[in-house]
Amino acid sequence: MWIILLKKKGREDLMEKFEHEYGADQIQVLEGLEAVRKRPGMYIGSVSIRGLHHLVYEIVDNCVDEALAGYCTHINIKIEPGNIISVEDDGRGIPVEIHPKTKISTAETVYTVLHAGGKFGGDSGYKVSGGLHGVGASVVNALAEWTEVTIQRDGGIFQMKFKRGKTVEPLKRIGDSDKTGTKVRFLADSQIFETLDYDYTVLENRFREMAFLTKGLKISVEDSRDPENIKSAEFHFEGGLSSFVEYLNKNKEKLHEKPIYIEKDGEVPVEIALQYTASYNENIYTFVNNINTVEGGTHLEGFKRALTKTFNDYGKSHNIIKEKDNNLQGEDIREGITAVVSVKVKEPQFEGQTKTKLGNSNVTGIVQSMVNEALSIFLEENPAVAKAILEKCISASRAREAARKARELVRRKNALESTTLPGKLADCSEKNAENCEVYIVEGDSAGGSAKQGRDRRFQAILPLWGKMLNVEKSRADKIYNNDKLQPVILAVGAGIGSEFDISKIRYGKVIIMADADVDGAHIRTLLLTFFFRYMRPLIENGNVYLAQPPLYKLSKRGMKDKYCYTDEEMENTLAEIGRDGVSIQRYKGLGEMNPEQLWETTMNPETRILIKVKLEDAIKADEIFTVLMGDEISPRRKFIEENAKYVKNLDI
Ligand code: 28G
Repeated sequence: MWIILLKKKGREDLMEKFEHEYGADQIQVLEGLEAVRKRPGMYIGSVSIRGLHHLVYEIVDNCVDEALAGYCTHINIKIEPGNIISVEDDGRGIPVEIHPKTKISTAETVYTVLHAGGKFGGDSGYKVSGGLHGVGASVVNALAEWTEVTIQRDGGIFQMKFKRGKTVEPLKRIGDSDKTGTKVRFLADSQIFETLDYDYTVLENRFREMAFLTKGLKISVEDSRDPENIKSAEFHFEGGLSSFVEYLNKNKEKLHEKPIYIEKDGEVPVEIALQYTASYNENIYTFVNNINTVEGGTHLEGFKRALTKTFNDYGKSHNIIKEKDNNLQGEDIREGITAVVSVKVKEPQFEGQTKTKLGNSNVTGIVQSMVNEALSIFLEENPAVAKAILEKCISASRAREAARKARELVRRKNALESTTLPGKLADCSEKNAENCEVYIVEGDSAGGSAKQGRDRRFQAILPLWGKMLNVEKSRADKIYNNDKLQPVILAVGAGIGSEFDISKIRYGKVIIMADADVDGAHIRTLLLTFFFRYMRPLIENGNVYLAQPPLYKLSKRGMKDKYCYTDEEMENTLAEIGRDGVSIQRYKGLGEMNPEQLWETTMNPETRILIKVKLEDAIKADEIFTVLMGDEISPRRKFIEENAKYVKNLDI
């Protein structure tokens, strides 16, 4: 009835006894929550910090559902000392009366019956919901060491308590109140999770996003785990998605002052905000039921089609695009755009590798026709804005044409030289890309050491030298023609931009090896910016790594040399083996190491430290690269001052 029950062989006897004593429903409840504890990953993705954060999102999603139903205006989230989470809303309060099916209170049912939220039928006032469709409460309860739920409604205060999903105190009235709302406190179970140490910044970013997505909703968050350093934030955006786009563009030069805002209720409610900037990047974020659809889908498709059609139609009819010219292509029209597309879909189908691609095919047409209509009205009413955007699109189209020629030139040149590989590349002999790695090394001397020190069977070396192009300030045509980036593109072998094809990469690991100094950090950031803007799947797929050369060598007569990768490691080592007679060599650059040392410390898979570059948060990454590499100087200075620690960790 509630859950699919997999009875294990030989347990029938036991089950009968239990059924007699507790009733079949209660056993199913326990079995259900036991299943969650057995395979937590099936319900929350993982038991890493991501899964831990998921618990909070599940509970907060229930508040947001109550806000979407029109009854909750304020959500208050606290991370208390000891990693206790407290979430409070001012909604109607979970109903407290006995539930006819389970014969226990509705509130307890919601917290103990798996999938309960989805089974209550249509009169709940909920149109749509995010997350696990509001069914997450019992999952959180199952994975919490303890949970305490306090409800205010019907003139009373009611409370219930659980341990690892089992009721220890059923719902009872503990006082009077004329307010309404729900408050949940829980401690995640250390038997389940690898860590209980919530990352405040990650949670704060998600709550900001939630507040943007639900216009008018106020979300407060406070982290008081360290009484010396209490962090807090409050998010409340009357502008909804327009505020979101303004936030995303805060460090960019805008082509028009206010974001364009489109909203339509109906079978599939759609909300869109967009604004053009002077940058060359396309930044479109899409959401379905407040879930970030990283892989896009039908809503994104409809939006893109409408943009292309509306701008081409307007450009032609107003003679900005001349009769003889070709139509602008989609990518020309999306250059410099920042947009957020949010739709609410009753029964969303999620597809794709990470189940973040909307599949419902009717959504394409719904989004497309409403954007067509609203955007053409906007352009007619704002001819100056229309002209500014179209002029940029036209120059994007010219640059695309130039890039195509540059690309063909590169191809032809390569065909003439009868090899597609750059001359400086010392390739490896192994042909299976999965086992191969390429070290991109700054400087010819370090490149020389790396070539001698490597294992040539599977390690290739590509030395780079001279000044690297800042891709944040250039278009694709310049990038194809750039003599520093061309070798990187050819060595990786999978093209760039919209043509990038991950299945063609020539190396499973692309490793950036740069000095541990300011110049090294600079070239690393330039290369990472390039990969992020032009080969993003390479980062998403986990193929980009940073080599970690040692900072110090400690030597002592009669002992093996010891390499240290951080100041801390050196201090600890000195404390353990004693300082007497130890000579300390500080490495300033890779070039100071001979080939054997470079192999042993930085390249030997048995002993080296590699840092995998991850793309956890595309919004944050865009901000970092815009600010660090872009034109505007004052936000850069401010950012570096405020985030000195974070920028240092940008590489990690
Ligand atoms: C503070 C942390 C998490 C919630 C509500 C409000 C209602 C509710 C929640 O109903 C299922 C389905 C329909 C009755 C609904 C109250 C209708 C009328 C609610 C939360 C049972 C649960 N009055 N607020 N669930 N309904 N906040 N915050 O969980 O039949 S969950």
